[in-house]
Amino acid sequence: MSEIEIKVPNIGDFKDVEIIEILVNEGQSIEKNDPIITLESDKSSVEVPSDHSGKISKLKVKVGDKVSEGDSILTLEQAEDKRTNADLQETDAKKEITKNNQEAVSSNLENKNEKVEVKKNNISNIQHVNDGGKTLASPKIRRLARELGLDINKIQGSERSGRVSEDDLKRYVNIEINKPREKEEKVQVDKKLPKSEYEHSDFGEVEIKDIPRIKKLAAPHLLNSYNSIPHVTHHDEIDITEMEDFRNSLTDQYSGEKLKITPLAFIIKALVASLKKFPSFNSSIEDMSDGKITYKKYFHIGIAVDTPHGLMVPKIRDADKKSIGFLSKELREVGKKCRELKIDKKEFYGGSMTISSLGGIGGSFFTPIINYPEVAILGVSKSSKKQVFLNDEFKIRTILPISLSFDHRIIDGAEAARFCNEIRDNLGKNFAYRLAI
Ligand code: CAO
Repeated sequence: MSEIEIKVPNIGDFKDVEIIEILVNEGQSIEKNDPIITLESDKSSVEVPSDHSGKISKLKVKVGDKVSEGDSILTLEQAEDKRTNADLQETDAKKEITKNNQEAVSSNLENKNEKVEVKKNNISNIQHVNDGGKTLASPKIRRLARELGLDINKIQGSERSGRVSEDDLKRYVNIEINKPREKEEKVQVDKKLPKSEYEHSDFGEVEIKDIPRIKKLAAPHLLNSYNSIPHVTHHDEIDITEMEDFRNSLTDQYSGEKLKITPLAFIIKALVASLKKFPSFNSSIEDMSDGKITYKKYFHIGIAVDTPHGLMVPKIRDADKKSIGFLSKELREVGKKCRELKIDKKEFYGGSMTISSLGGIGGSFFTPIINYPEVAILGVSKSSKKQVFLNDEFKIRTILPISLSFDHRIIDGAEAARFCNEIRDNLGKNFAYRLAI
């Protein structure tokens, strides 16, 4: 077993170029020419390929690092060389491709207004996407948009870096066909908006900063969800007095110390139990026009995590198979990984339903935006003690406010109210029995 270092290749005159994406993980096996990081200069980005294959033993960079030619990116473990003559000939051919790929890295970073991907093993596959500094899309999608008479810059891309896909085009056309009047009205409203005569700086000192990258990535998804899904939000209050008494009584069986378990772990369990009874909340529709709905048999719960870089929504996988103690621990770990930007981007996909909890911060109710392509999101606010009229007398109870936003195309208001009743029962007096602790 030998170790080899993968370094930043020739990137022309560029120095201190920012790493905007890490595309691999420690322990992962990669092939020669697999993209490993994405670099971004002023107006272009490029994926840097590995010039060797092997297993990644150490990643030496993180998102946000600035690198120059020769800086170390990672180390690879390589098995001993038992190659035949034929293998060596193939390696020579691959060397040529790698050389071409690495040259492409340098020339493409210089290529202003272009976003470039270096594709595995084939330099001719490099996709140039001249976006004029605006929208990213492949030449095929641009051609399709032109043929349909669409302005690609008006379409929200749902792929990485806001890249427009064929599905985005279809979705856009679908919305435009179904809402012609709304569009006309909007154009008229836009026309009526007075042009800004003043700059903010006309009124005092201001500071202009870059919008953080995670916010830029999330923006098209939020806008697409907000504009294309008819949201309704159902609010409710849940009496969690018994659940809170139980939670606060939990101690470590060996040390006797109080256990720190977040209420969110109980809420995840209650949501999973409710999803089992109401499968339409664990579904997705990609495209209303194809008339299909996907019901998921798994229970991967998305958790909105507040980080200094912006909001991230990783998934707690197979939450139905995990205990409350385990979920609480996993929440802490996942939150930490997001804040340190050490989470794999795959973890942001493939969810059942999302929970957005502001319970640790404050507020009563809010209207969360559905995490497309999911069909519902549960907003959780801060529980508090309230006086409640119960069994003919006033009592002090712990009340948890929840806000369920749902896609009204798939879920009716009555079903949403029943779903909230189910969550309430699952967190209510018999919560332990219901959540089968
Ligand atoms: N009511 C009252 N208290 C609550 C609560 C609730 N619903 N939920 C959590 N708490 C308490 C916890 O018990 C903890 O108390 P202690 O410090 O006394 O132990 C405290 O609030 C802090 O909890 P936390 O928020 O750090 O941890 P969590 O597991 O409850 O939440 C996470 C984890 C990742 C959801 C949270 O850290 C977070 O990022 N929340 C913000 C999500 C967000 O921004 N949503 C908005 C999306 S729309 O823009």
